[in-house]
Amino acid sequence: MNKAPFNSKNEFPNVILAYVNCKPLTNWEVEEFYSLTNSAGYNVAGYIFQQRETPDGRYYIGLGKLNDLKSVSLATKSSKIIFYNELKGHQFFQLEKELGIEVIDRTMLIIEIFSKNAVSNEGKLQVELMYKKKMLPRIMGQGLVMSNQGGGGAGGTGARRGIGEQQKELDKRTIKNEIKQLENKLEKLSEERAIRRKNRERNRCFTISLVGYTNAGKTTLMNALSNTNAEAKDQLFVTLDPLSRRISTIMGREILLTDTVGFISNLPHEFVRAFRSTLEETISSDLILHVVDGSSPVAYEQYNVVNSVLDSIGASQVPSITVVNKSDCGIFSFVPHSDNFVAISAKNRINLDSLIKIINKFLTQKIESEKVIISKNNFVGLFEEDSTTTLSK
Ligand SMILES: Nc1nc2c(ncn2[C@@H]2O[C@H](COP(=O)(O)OP(=O)(O)OP(=O)(O)O)[C@@H](O)[C@H]2O)c(=O)[nH]1
Ligand SMILES: [Mg+2]
Repeated sequence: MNKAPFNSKNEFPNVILAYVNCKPLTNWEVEEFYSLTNSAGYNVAGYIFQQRETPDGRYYIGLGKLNDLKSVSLATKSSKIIFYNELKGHQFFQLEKELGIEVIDRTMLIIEIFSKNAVSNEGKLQVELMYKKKMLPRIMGQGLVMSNQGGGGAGGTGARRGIGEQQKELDKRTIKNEIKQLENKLEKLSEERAIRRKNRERNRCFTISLVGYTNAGKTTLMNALSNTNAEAKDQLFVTLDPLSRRISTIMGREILLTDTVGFISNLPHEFVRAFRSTLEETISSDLILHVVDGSSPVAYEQYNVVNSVLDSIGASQVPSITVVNKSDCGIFSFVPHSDNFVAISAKNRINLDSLIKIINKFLTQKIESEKVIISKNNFVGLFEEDSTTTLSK
């Protein structure tokens, strides 16, 4: 992953990154955090890590580091603090009150990137759902802080608090209703997607899903295999909406290739829930092409992240080919665990014919095995027909 192209000049608003844990993030996790921040359109002006066994209940970060955060953000004129940790609703509120600037966490950062990149109706609804689900605890947390702070004051304060709480209660209910409506709309779209899938199955189309760590080159490969021109950029989460293209036919059957949203480490739960129907495409496909950026120094880490996400969504049983991309960048030190892999360059169209051969071989074998099953079934059918005839005689 390359963070230089969108971070070289200070033309973006400054932000400070923060992380609290008993052990620091690995170098590549820090690098990923920087890249996400850059992709959202910010410049990283500082990174503060605090080693702590347990987070502070009120601010998540300890008081000493909180003061550091305050002075660094003031000195760098930063507009936001971004925590890698998932914060609770009241912690956002307390931190913002103390620091005087906006505080978000990594999940909200990802939602920001998604909201810039969502194109289709479904993509926009998915992002909105993630956003609303994230906002709800913030509003509830704010209410919690206000009611704790109010404690037994004189009539005036109590009355003001009462109005504030009523407003929060109203906001909470409105957001809950909006979440329900969004979920219903997405459910409808998911049903439509399932019908399309059934139709493809009926027409006996083969479906191949492109999966991989974000920025691995999935869209570039999709374009190369289908001779199209979907947007591919050196940024994270450029593709959010699954895009299917017919790439060719084999023994009279169509082959559809679907490009999907990229993965990253520690995917927020909201992501998996909001993108459930998109991810279902992957689970139901005949073959997965797992695209890895072989030129990345952290290719193994990215490969493992994707495998564990596939596992968590129930797609680890789908047959897959590992496509080690960007072979034009030099000799790879990365070799996948599976035997089923091929090194290519999607951008420079190097070795695509080997990849196509492997895909064709896999699909031909699949057709052959289906034929065996069909003829076995026919045999059983004949036998049963025969036995009933005998019995009725
Ligand atoms: N050098 C080199 N760069 C490549 C190759 N394939 C893709 N790229 C570049 O890698 C970057 C990411 O490519 P995309 O195709 O957008 O990657 P993606 O996996 O679809 O990314 P997301 O949609 O953001 O998850 C772009 O700048 C591409 O030009 C390749 O074979 N060689
Ligand atoms: Mg893409």
